[in-house]
Amino acid sequence: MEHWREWLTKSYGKKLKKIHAWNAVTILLLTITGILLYVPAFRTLGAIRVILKDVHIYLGVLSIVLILLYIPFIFKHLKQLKGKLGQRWNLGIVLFILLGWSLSGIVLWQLRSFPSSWNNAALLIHDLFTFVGVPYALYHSITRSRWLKSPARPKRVDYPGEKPKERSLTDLLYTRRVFIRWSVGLVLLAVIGSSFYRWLRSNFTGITPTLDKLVAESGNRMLPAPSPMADSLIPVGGGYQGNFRIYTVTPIPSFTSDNWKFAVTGLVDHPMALDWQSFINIQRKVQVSDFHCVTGWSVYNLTWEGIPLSEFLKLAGVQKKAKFVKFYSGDGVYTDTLSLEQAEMDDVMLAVLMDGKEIPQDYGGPVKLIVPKMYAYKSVKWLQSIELIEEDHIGYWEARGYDTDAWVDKPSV
Ligand SMILES: Nc1nc2c(c(=O)[nH]1)N[C@H]1C(S)=C(S)[C@@H](COP(=O)(O)O)O[C@H]1N2
Ligand SMILES: [Mo]
Repeated sequence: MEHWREWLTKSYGKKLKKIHAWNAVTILLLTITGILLYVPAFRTLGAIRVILKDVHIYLGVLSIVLILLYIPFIFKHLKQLKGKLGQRWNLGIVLFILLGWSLSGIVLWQLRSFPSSWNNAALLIHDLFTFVGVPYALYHSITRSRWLKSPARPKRVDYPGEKPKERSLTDLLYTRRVFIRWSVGLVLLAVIGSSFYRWLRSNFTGITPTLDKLVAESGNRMLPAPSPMADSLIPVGGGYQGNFRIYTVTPIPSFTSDNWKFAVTGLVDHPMALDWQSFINIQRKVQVSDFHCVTGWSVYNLTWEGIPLSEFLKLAGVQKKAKFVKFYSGDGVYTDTLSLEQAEMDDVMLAVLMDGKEIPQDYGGPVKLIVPKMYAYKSVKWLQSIELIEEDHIGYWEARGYDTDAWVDKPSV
C-alpha cells in the first residue's frame, strides 16, 4: 500500500527511471534463469530446474506488469523523444522485443490452454527474440553505462581566428568511445553468435543432421537390424516434422546386441528376459503420432514401429495385484510409471524404428517408450526393463517437481 502511494506521488521522470531500472534487473534475471533452462548440460540440475522454471515464469509476469505500468506514459515519452531518432528507435525495438517475449512466454507457460500445434512456433519466437534481445540489451546497457559516458564530452568552443587543435581531448574520448562500442559489439557477436548459429542450424532443417547421419553415427550396434514393415518404409506419416532436442540426465549410454537384455519382472505370471533377437521376433505394428515435450517443443507426424506395450503385458501375464507399470532406462537412472489402465492404451509402444530407421542412440534407441498422449518425459529412452508393481512409483522428473498428470490434452471426464 505504502509503495503504491509513494509511486503515485513520484514525478513522471522518476517513474520512468524506476520502470527502466526494474526492467533492466528483471531482464537480467530472466536471461540468467533462461540460459540455465536452455543449456542441455544443466538438465542434470534436476529439482532446481523446476524451481528455475517457476522463477523464470514469475519474472516474466513481473516484466509484463512493468510493460503495463509503462503504457500510460508511452505518448508523453514519445513526445519527449521528439527529434531524437536514435532513442525513438531504441524504444520501439525494446517494446517490440518485450512484446514478443511476453506473448510467446505466455503460450509456453500455459502450454495446455493453446493448441499443441502452437508449441513450436511459440518456442521458436521465444528463442529468436532471446538471441536478438539479449545481445541488444547487453549492448545497450554496456555502451550506456556511466563509465563510458563520463567524463562528459567537453563542449568545443571555436574562437575566431584560432586554429582548432589537431587532436583534442574530445577527439580522443570520442574515438575511445567508438572503439569500446565496436569491441563490445564484436565480443557479443562472437559469444552469442556461435550459439545462435547452432540454434539456427538445428531449427531450420536442411542443415540439421539427417536421420540417416544420426543412425550412421549411432554408438549402438544391434544385430540383426530389425527389418521395417511396409508402412514404416514409406513412411506412412510422410516424414516427421520438427526437431528433437536431445535430453539426458546421464552420459548417453550405448548398447550392442551382445550386452542388451530386456526384462519384464514384478507381478507377472511369466517373467521375461529377452535378448535382442527374441525381442525383434515379437510382432510389431506401425503408428503415426506426435511427440510433445513439456518445455514447448514438438515433433509431428512420426512414424513409429514397435511392440505395443499391451502386447507385452499379455505375453507376461499381469497378476491381479499389479496396479502400475514401472519403466527403467538402460542409463541406470531414469525411470517413470504409468497406471495399468494408462499402460494399456493402444498407442503406448516400445518403439524400435522411427520413420523406418533404427532409433538413433541420442534419441533413445535401441528401444524407446512412446506414450503419445502424454508429455515426453513419460517416454523413457533406452528402455530396458519394465516391472509390474502394486504401489505407485514417482518417476525421475515427477520426483523433481514435474506434474504427475502428463496428459497433453486433458481427457474429457
Ligand atoms: N532415459 C531418459 N529418458 C528420457 C529423458 C532423459 O533425460 N533420460 N528425457 C525425457 C524428456 S523430458 C523428453 S522431452 C524426451 C526427449 O527425447 P529426445 O532426447 O529423443 O528428444 O525424452 C524423455 N525420456
Ligand atoms: Mo521433456
